[in-house]
Amino acid sequence: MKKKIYFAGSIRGGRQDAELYKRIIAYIQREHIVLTEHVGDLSLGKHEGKPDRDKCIYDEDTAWLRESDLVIAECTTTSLGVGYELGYAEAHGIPVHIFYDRSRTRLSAMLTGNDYFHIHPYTSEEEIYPVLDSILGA
Ligand code: 6K6
Repeated sequence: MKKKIYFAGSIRGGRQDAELYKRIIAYIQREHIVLTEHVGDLSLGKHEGKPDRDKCIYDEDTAWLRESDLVIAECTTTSLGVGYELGYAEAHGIPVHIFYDRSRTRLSAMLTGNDYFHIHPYTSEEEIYPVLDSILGA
């Protein structure tokens, strides 16, 4: 059965991994629904940033979070928004899987120290996809 996935990745925290997000989203979309495809939109920076849109973004994203079956987050680039989304998902009982490149970042103890989160460190991108298969039940 198709699952609804909330993919979380940095936006204002920095877009250096946006191409990686796009590839992960495309991989998940082969079998499932990604509610947050825009996180992998490489042109996002051009449209993003109008403060009057922020309330709409918050309302829309938290509604998608509540609706999702699963959160998958790529946390190599640190993002306050992603951190907030992970805590929000935990508060609503939504399973959370976190990926990060262990050679590029040291994940916050607020994530690694919390047994609620399923954490998947990797050293190369190819390691991500078989783990996604097992999470998504391929
Ligand atoms: C315009 C067009 C497409 O997107 C925009 C505006 N920005 C956002 N739209 C949707 N979700 C957002 C936007 N900015 C942040 N988020 C949410 O917070 C995403 O779900 C990301 O997972 C997370 C990123 O937080 P920051 O703190 O890095 O921005």
